[in-house]
Amino acid sequence: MPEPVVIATWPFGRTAVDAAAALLRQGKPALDAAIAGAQAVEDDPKVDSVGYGGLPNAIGTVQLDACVMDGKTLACGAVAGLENVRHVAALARRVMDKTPHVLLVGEGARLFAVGQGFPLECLSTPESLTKWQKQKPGQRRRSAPPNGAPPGSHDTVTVLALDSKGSLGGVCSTSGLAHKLPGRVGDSPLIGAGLYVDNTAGAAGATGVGEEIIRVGGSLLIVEAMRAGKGPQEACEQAVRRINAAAVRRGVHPARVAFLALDPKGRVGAACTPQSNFEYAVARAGKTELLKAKEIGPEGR
Ligand code: SD4
Repeated sequence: MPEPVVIATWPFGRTAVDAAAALLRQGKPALDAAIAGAQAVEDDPKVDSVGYGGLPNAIGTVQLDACVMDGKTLACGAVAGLENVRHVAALARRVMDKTPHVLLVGEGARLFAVGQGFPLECLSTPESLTKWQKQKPGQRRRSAPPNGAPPGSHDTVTVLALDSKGSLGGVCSTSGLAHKLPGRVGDSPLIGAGLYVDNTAGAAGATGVGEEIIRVGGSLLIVEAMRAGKGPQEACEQAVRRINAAAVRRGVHPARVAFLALDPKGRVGAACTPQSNFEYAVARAGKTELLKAKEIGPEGR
């Protein structure tokens, strides 16, 4: 059996992998560990792009998206456009476990949360509202990049884990793009876009501008490349090249996305578009490190 490994997006991914690795060491399943890791970030008010303290949408409301997937059974669950519930990864797990569905949205997802005993709360903090106010269109000091995302306005926690039985699990949780239109849903709660996990091929997850990731079915693309024999690093790079090509075709270059992958042998990969400055955390064998992902530019540039 491979040794347990867990990887997560961005420097705050350290919080996630440390929480998840502690459970993996106790022999817990990959999905349980990945959800606990994401939840540690959801609970951190200093992280302004996930869970409590997440950046509000255009009308000042925090709407969260999340999904989970179990690589052994392909069971999955998701919630999108959800207000007033902090632990969206755990709620996505309930959708997976307790309903015949995969995705619940908006008010229906909130009603489901109440029925499942999740508390309703205000997810804004004084800090998140002040930051949102400062970043309001027209009040931004730096201009928005061509893909429409204000600088620093997006970051998702995506956690991929391999447990001691050799099974994979993954989670995505985010408040999505700051100042998004109410009801806008990104890649993070969409199975195949923000996340895909299959023990017979590997796991992949995303962060960045969701519209670009949805367009190419980013995470499924990577898992299928691993199924076809590519390593996780090569599979991530190939997906970024696809994103770059799509962005060039649409004239919105540069795209801003990053991908992570983990295969059933415990090998990891990561790649991102230029200037994404994407770092990710890896925990294995009692050690956690923060690594910088390889940047892949559009061909010929
Ligand atoms: C979204 N992919 O809602 C998310 C945001 C994000 O790093 O990941 N940002 O589009």
